[in-house]
Amino acid sequence: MDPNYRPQAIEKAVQDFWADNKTFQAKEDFNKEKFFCLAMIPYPSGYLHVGHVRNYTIADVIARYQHMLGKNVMQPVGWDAFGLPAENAALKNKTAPAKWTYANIDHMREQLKTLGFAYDWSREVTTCDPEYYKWEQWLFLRMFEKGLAYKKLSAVNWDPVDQTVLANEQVIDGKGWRSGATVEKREIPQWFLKITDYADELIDSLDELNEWPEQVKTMQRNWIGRSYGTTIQFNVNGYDKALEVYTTRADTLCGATYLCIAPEHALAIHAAKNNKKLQIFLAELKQNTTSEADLATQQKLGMATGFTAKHPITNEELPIWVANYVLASYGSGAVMAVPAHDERDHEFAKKYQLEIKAVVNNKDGSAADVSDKAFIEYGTLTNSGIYDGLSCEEAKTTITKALTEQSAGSSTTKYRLHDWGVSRQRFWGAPIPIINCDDCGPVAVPQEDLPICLPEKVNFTQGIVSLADIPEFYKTICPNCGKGAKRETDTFDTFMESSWYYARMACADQTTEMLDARANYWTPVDQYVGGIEHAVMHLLYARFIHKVLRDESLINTSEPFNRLLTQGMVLKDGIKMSKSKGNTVDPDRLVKEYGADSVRLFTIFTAPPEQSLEWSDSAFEGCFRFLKRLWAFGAEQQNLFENEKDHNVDWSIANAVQQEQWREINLILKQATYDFERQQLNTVVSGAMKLFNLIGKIEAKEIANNKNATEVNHALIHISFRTLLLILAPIAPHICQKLWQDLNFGKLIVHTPWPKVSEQALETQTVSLVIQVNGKLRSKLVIAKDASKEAIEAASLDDESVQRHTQGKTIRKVIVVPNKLINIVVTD
Ligand code: ANZ
Ligand code: ZN
Repeated sequence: MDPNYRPQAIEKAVQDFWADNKTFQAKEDFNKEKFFCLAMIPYPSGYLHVGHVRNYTIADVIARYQHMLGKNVMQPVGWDAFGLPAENAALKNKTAPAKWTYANIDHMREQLKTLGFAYDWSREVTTCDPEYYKWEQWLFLRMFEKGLAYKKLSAVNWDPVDQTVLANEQVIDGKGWRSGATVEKREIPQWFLKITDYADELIDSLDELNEWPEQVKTMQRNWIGRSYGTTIQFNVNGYDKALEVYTTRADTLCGATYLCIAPEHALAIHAAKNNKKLQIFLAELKQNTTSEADLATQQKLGMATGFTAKHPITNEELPIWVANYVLASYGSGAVMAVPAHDERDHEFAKKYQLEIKAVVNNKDGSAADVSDKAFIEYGTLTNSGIYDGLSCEEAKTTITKALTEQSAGSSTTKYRLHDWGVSRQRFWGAPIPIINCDDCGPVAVPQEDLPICLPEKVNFTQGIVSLADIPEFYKTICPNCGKGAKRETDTFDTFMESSWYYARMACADQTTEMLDARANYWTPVDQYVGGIEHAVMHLLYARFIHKVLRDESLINTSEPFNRLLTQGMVLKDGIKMSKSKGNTVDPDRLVKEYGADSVRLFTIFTAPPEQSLEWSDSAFEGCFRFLKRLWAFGAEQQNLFENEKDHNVDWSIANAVQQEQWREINLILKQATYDFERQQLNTVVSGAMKLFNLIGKIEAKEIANNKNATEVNHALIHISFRTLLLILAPIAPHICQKLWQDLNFGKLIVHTPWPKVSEQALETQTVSLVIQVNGKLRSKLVIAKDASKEAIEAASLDDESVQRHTQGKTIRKVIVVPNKLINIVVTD
C-alpha cells in the first residue's frame, strides 16, 4: 500500500466501484425496513456552495448510517429548476432559460458526484421537465374539479414602465428593479388553492410530528394562526349592512369606545364617496406598502368616517374610524376598539383623543391604571353592567352567549392563513392548464392534452417575456364549446413543484400515472434535511399537498416527512457565507486539492448539524491531517491487518490494561451509536479521533517472552481499527472503503452490519491508580477493581517508570489508598 494519502486517486476508484456495483440503487423490498432519506433538492443556480455541501453531507451521513443498520435505504436527488434567476440570466445572456438551467444542472451534477453522495441517480427528478410537471398540471385539474382550486381577483405588483407584473423580490424600496418606476398595486384574476380547508388538520397533526424541531412546529402554528374568538355585528346608522368585527376579547365589549375599519373596507369606500378628505386619506394609505409585521409598529393613522354604530349592550353610539393598523385581510377587516385593554387601540385613542374606558380590574379587584398604557392582562369585569365581577374567561363565554341569543354575534374560529396564491405572471414556470373561454369561463385542459408545455423557442433578446406575449402559445379553442379561447398564461408558483417531488422520486420513471404503488412503499420520507428558511412555506405546502394526495387516494399516509433536521448556516468570521458578501469558499477547489472526505469530515466535525458552522482554514487542515495519519497507519500496519483474522479473543488472558482498552473501545462505539441516533454527528468524529489515539497507544510490536500479550494487542488493534473505519465510514466514506478493501476487512463497508457493543466489555471493572515515589507522580496503573493489596503492590513495583526511581534504593513502605493512589517510600 502507498503510505501517502492520495485522496484524488482513492476517491475516484471508490466512486467507480460504487457505480459499477450499483451500490446505491434502491429496490422495493418488503422484507426489509425501508428508509427514505432526502435533502431539500437544490435550485440549479450553476455552482455548488458550501451551504449545499453541508446540507447534502448531513443527509448522506444519515443515509449511510441507516444502510449499515441493515435498512433498505433510498436517497434520491433532483433539481428544483423553475424560478426567476433563470429568466434574469436569460435576459442578461440572451439565452433561453431552459438552456441555462440544463447547463447548470449538468455542471452541478458533476460537482455532487465528486462529493461521493450515496444517491440513487436513477431516480433524479428535474422539475422543469414536462414529464414532471405534467402530473402537477394533472393534480391541479383534480383540485379544480373538486373546488380546491379557484380563481379570484388579487393584487400584484405592477411596473407601469415595463408594463409587467413583478415578483416581490423584484420590487426594491417600492420601485421596479429594472425600470426604477414606482410600483403600483393592481388587481388581476389569479389562481388559488384552498389550503384553508386543511388549516385545522395542518395545525392539529403537528402534534404527531414527534421528530420535528419544536421551533419549526411553532412557526407553522403561528403562520396558520388559529384563534378562537367572537364575531359581533354592529348596526350602522344610515347604512344597510351591519358592521362585523372579530375579537378574541368579547369580555371587553363594554370597553369598546369606537370602531375601526381597514382602508379597503366596503364601508370606508362608501363613506369616502361624499367625503373628499377621506378619499385623499384612503389614497394615501394605499401608497403605503408595509408588511404585516411592520403594520403593528408603524405610526398609527386614522380618520373618522362620519358614520356611527350602535353598541349591542349599552346602545351607545360609537364613532367609526378608518385606521391603518386594521388589516383588510384578517378577520372581517374591522375591529371594536378597546383602548383601555389593547395597546394599538390605546395609542390610537390617545392620538385622536378618543374615550378610554376601563372594564377589567386587576385580579385582586383593584382598578387598573390605563392612563399611560393599556392593561392587557386578565382580571375581573367592571363598568360592564350585569357582567361586573365575572372573570375575563367567564365573561367571554357569557357575553358571546348573550350576543348569540340576540343574533348579534357568534363564536368563531379564525385563521391567519390565507389560500395559497399559485399564479405567477412569469415565463419560467409550469403553465396552469386552463383555457379561458368568454362563454364558459375557465375550462380544464382535457387530460389527453397534458402536459401543456412551455414554448421552447422564445426570444429573450428584447426584454422580459411572459406567456401572455406569445400568441402561438395562448391561442386555442374552448374544449367545451369549440369557440376561440385563450389559454391561461400564468405559470405556477415554484413551491408547487417542491410540494411533491419527494413522492415522485419513488416512481420517477412512471409514465402513465402521477404516483404508483412504489410511492406508498417509500413515503413518508423518514429523514428530511434542509434549511430553517423553509420552516414555513415549503414545508407547509408540502404537508398540504400530501394530504390532498391522500384524499385523492394516491398515497396512504397523512404526513410527508417523519423526521426533520434543519441544518445551520455556514458562516465566515461570523457572517453568512454568500456570493454577494464575497466571503465564499469554493468547495470544488477544496475537493480537488484535499479530497471530498476532508470536506465532509470538516463539515460534520466543526459543529452540531443544527447549529451554524464557522469556517476555519486551520480546522479544515486539521481534518485533512487526521485522514492522512489514518491512511498512513493503515499502510504501516498492513501486515498485521492482513494476517489478523480471528477476533475471538479470550479476554480472560488479557491483562488489566488490555481489558481497560477493550472497555474503552466499546464505550466509544456505544457513544458513537448513540450520537448517530440523536444526530449529534460532530461528536461521532471526536469519538473516532479518540479511538485512533487509543490505537496508537497499543504496542503493535511483538512483546518479548509474552505471546499472550502480543496476541491480545494485535487483536485489539485489529478490532479497534475495524470499529474506527465503521464509525467513520458514513462521514468519510472513500478513505474508509479503500482501507476496508485494501486491508482485507471485506468488500463493501456500507453493507457491513453496524458493530455491536460488547456489554461484557463495558462491565469490565478496572480502576486507574496514580503511582507516586516519595510523593512524586511517576506513573499510572490500570488494574482489576477487585485486585488484592498484594497484587497492586507487586504490579506497581513492576512498573517500568517506577523502577527507574526505585533502582538501587531501599523500599521502606508501600502505601495503597484504595481507588486512588499508591505511594512508594524509598531511601538511598
Ligand atoms: C377587541 C380587543 C380588546 C382585542 C382587547 C384585543 C384586545 P388574534 O389573536 O391575532 O386573532 N383584530 C381583529 N381583526 C383585526 C384586523 N383585521 N386587523 C387588525 N387587528 C384585528 O387577534 C385578534 C384581535 O386582533 C382582535 O381582538 C382584534 O382586537 C384585533 F382588549 O378585539 B381585539
Ligand atoms: Zn367555451
